[in-house]
Formats: sequence, C-alpha cells, structure tokens
Amino acid sequence: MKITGIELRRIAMPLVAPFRTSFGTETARDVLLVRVVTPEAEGWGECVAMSAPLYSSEYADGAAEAMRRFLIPALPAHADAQATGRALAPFKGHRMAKAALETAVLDAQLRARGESLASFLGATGDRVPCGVSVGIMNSIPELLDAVEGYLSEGYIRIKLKIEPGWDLEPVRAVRERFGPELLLQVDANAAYTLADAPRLAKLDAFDLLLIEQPLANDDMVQHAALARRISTPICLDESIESAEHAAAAITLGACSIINVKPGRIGGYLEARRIHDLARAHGVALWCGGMLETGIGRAANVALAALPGFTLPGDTSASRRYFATDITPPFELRDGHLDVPTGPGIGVDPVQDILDEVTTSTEWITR
Ligand code: NPQ
Ligand code: MG
Repeated sequence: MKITGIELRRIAMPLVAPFRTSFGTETARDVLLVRVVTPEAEGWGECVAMSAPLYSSEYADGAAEAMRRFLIPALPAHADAQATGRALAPFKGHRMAKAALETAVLDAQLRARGESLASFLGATGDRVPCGVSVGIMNSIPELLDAVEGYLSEGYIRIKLKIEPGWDLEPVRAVRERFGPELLLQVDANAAYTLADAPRLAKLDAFDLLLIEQPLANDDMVQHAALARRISTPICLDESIESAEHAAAAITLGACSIINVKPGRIGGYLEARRIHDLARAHGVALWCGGMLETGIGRAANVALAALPGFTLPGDTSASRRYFATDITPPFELRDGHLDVPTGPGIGVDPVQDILDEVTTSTEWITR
C-alpha cells in the first residue's frame, strides 16, 4: 500500500465532568489524531498520550514530534501494518506515537480490502460488556450518586479510582450501598508503595475483582511481593509496555490480570501478542481506556471482543466523557457496546464536528 501523505490533527474535547485520578484532574481531552492517506483508502489512528506526561512519560506534543521527526520519515514508501511495526521498531519507546501511526496504517489497509478490525484481530463476540471508571470525588455522597447514575445507565462493572486517603472508606461505602453482587474493582495509578501493604490488605474484606497498578510502573518485583501479602488479585496497567513485560510479570507472579491498552504497548499487533501469551498462561485480560474519542473507542471495542478478554473493560459509552463525540456516539445497550462491523475500525469522524474541535492540522507528504 502506497502512503501518499499523513495528517496530524489536534483536537480539544471538553469532558462532561472533571475526571480526577491519583495523578491529577482533567477537564478536557487534548487528542492527537493521525490520518494516513493512500490511493485506495484513508485510515485513522488516535494517539492516547495526554497533554502532560502524568500517566506515563509520553505526551501529545512529544508524540507529534516523534512522528514528524523520526517515525513518519522511517516508513517505507509502501507499507502495511506489519511493515510499519518493523520500520518503527529501531526507535526506543514512544509506544503511544507508534501505536497511533500503526493503527492508522492498519485501518487504511483493512478498509482497502473491506475487512473489519474485529475480524482481522480474531474477535469472537459481536458486543462487549462495559464497565466504567469513576474518578476521585470530593465526598462519599457525591461518589454514591455518581455510581448510582452509572448503574442506572447499565454499566455492569464499577472501577473506583483510589489514592492514599481515598481508598478504604469509598470502597466500603460503595460495597455497603450496592451490595455483594456488584462487580467492583479499584485503580491506584501507582499511588502506593510496598510499605502500604498493610493498608492495601484491608481492601481484601471487600471482595474486589482486582486492584489495578497499586505500585509504581517499574516496581515489578514489589508487585510480586505485594501479591503474596494481599488476596485481592493484582492487575497491571502502567507496568506493562510490551509482550516481554507481560511475560516477565506473569513469570514473576506480579499480576494475575492485565489491563490491555493498545496505545501503552505500541499498537493492536502487540495487543494480540499479549492476548495469545496471557491466554496460554491463564491470565485474564480486559481492555482499558484512555478517554478515547469514537476513533480510538471503535478499535478498542474490536479488541475487547477477542476471547481472552474475559473481564468487562473501561470501554464506556461516548457520553461517559463527551457531550458530543467526533464519531456517531457509542451507546450502551443492556450494558454492552456493539462491535463495529464495517471495514477497518468501522467508524468515521463527522467532518463538521471534527472541524469544530480541531485546534491545528499538519500535512506531511511522503
Ligand atoms: C487508567 N483510564 O486506567 C486510565 C488513566 C487515565 C479510564 O481510568 C486524560 C487522558 C485523562 C487519559 C485520566 C481510566 C486520563 C487519562 C486517567 C487516562 O489508568
Ligand atoms: Mg489504570
């Protein structure tokens, strides 16, 4: 497939409500979109890097710079997703940038031959069960109201963001209010250290599905030590940046569950490698979220339909984050999202809406 040119587009998407995690409060999503143009088809990729390096070391301006300076010039004149992955491999890190570029190429390639991303990846379901990530709130009553609202919309799993000072009490309150049947889990975004093990062990009483990334991203050995001291299953997010990291974590006993985010690990091809590895080792998977627009969401929903994704993901409906999405909105039906069936990622931006939220565009010819 000949790549004619690539558009880098920045958009600003206001969030329906501030989203607070242990690393900060976000009120808007600053997104870098990639559009790959070929004679046969166009393809889209969404870069999940935040505007500041708070979740990981990547950030949107840095990703754009890595693309224009190193990644895009390294693409062969004719490339498919596999060839793109190989061409980008010599550059260290920048996985979110690589993922966006590779996904755009993959989307174009699949659109050109009329195959859906779900089919290409090996999806087995036609809809995926959805959970929702609930930010840190100012008070317990406010949290209970938020959870109640999401449950009434149909979400079938609740994830509470936690940090030191906002952990046992909110978890106890939600468990008491909504009962033992509620599928409940927590995400610390690396806010604790192994010295907090006694406090984290107190979460064992609440029958959580998992605790996500309690310790620092590079604390793989400490996660294994923590796993021996608590009964809540440990799920890794930030720590897993590749299939090799996943293999190391499984061997060490650092986690029994993995949150797969294609952006964090460098793309959907790498996500499929982790899927196959984890499945062979009986490690459960679920698809994470990075407050994607409909472009990134569509691809994640396709991935979440693979058979190894046995837990509900953070693949929420568009309106969880945005009053107006840049694609036709993903809507919850009976707690599920339908897997797109059209060619490639199966959705297109609505041009007028896209233009309205666009803050800059850059066209790179090849
Ligand atoms: C997580 N996501 O699983 C992330 C972290 C996260 C849905 O909980 C702007 C952009 C704000 C990306 C906040 C969820 C964000 C973000 C949190 C990602 O750890
Ligand atoms: Mg997480």
